[in-house]
Amino acid sequence: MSHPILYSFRRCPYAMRARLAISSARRTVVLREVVLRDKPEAMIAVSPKATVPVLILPDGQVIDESYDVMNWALGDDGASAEERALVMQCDAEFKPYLDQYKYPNKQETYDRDQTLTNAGKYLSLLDERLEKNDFLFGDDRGFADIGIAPFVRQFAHVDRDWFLESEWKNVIRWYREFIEWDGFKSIMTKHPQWVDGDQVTLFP
Ligand SMILES: N[C@@H](CCC(=O)N[C@@H](CS)C(=O)NCC(=O)O)C(=O)O
Repeated sequence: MSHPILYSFRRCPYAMRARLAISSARRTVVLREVVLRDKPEAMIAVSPKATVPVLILPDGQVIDESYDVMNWALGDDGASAEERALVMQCDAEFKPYLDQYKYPNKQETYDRDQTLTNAGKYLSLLDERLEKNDFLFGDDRGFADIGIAPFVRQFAHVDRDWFLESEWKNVIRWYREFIEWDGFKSIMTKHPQWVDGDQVTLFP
């Protein structure tokens, strides 16, 4: 086996950031599209926590955290400590509120205003950065942009009209640029569910 194998799910923001990092770094992997309610045995066997993305390197090493897949793709010099911290903060401090906002019925009590206040703290942080530059850490798209934008996109799409009228004007501009970017469109190509024995699909 010459290429790593990537188990991925098109609409998962964690898998999106992994695919974005892989394609930005011009690496090639074998793509296996997963359906979350019907995960392949081969994926669960190497990663029992059974979340996507999962990357299996040719030497058998398994990388099953999206942040680690980004690091693998982009390398040790791929981001500053500050960029890495902002991505980790997205996972720890923004994603839980995004989930509340996206799935209000999954909670016993849901307070939309409180959820938006909490999620908004992180969005305001991004907005401040984007006031100064086109991207989060300067004038070029980097580790933090590709690590965070899939989650902000998900947030935006819960109630897109409301988001586009919201106070985070710089985030809105950055989100719009992201969804129109060819690099994003190209990682959103649809693939059928992978079934063992299928032909190999290379990505990107
Ligand atoms: N911390 C993990 C989270 C990955 C994750 O939660 N992915 C979701 C899909 S977006 C998943 O696979 N959930 C398992 C399931 O729904 O069964 C990472 O960064 O890779």
